[in-house]
Amino acid sequence: MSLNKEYQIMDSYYEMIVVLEIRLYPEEKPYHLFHLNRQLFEMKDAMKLKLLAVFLCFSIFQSESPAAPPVKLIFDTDMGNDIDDALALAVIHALQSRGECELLAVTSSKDNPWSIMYCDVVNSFYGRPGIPLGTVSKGVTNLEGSYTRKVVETSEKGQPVFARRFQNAEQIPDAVSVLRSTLAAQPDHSVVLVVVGFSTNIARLLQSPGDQISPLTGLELVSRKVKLLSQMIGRFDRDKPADFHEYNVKLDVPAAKTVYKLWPAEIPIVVSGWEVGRAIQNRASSIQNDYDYVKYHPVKMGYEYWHEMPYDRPTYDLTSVLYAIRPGRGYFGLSKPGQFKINKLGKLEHTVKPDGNQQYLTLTPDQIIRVQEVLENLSSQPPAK
Ligand SMILES: [Ca+2]
Repeated sequence: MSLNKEYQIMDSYYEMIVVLEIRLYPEEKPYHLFHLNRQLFEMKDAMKLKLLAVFLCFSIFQSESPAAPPVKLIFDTDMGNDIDDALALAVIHALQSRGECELLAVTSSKDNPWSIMYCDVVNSFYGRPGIPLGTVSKGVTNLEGSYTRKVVETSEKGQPVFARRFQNAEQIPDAVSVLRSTLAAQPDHSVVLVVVGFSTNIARLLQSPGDQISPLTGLELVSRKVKLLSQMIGRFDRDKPADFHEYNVKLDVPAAKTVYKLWPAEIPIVVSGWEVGRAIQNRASSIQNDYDYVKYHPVKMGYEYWHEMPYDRPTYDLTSVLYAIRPGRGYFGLSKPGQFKINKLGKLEHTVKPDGNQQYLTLTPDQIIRVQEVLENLSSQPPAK
């Protein structure tokens, strides 16, 4: 090869390396360029190509921002009272398949056995039957509801179509013991509690004494292990009528009162109020078109059993899940910092305080469009293979 040709090759390598070098070592550019130039000149072509390949790979990895660790979360739900809980659990599984979260446990605050059995079916459908489950005893809303049992018991030719881990809810432990053992096993300040039903289980957790699971009280466990409470509860828009009582507060006011009274001041709370989920509808068209990758889908079937199709449904619980896992994506705004409490009328009230760390979500028209698309895509995402 002539010296001229060698220089031509060198030039093209050099240009690429310059680009890579500036991206990789912006502070050390002159030093690296000098040494690379000399070394490349002295190498054979094959060696140059190898070196270039290494740099390209390195550059690709370097150009990606380091992946954030998965958000560790516990999902506490009143599954069965509404269908948004089912879609919310599907969103969690989709985000876990994408490496963005780790579902540590699912607990139910609905005092009906089919509530937690349906959660078992959904977890199993998404390939995660081992996720710990816990259920409430002596809680509220013991009615069966319109979809949980029907989905769990769906069969074809006498055989159940959905796998599940437990045969009946009596085999499933109490929610508070599952919450305690799950928190006790996690690193400090690492867990996000997502609560999308009544406050029953969380109130009991906060009031629980030390036991064989952990010498720490429930309050101490929450203070030490939890980093955020993301909760669907209350209503904060200016248009709310005076006689409006939000369901998750109304059904267990004493529990909600306990949570906001005992909750450790240093652990933030972000609430998605009724008006947020109400503004973002999960459309019937998504249910009708996006779930047909499988013959029997527990979320789609639940949706169809819950009400007569076609209907759109607010995304209440899904918004608390989305904020918990992707808080930094600008899907929502936040109110001023403050403090929540249950007032004398039994309603959740937010008082602005500059040093508070309790906030509620807000929405702009652009965010509504964006979050609707995101949630429909996530809730209908097929299980990971
Ligand atoms: Ca719910």
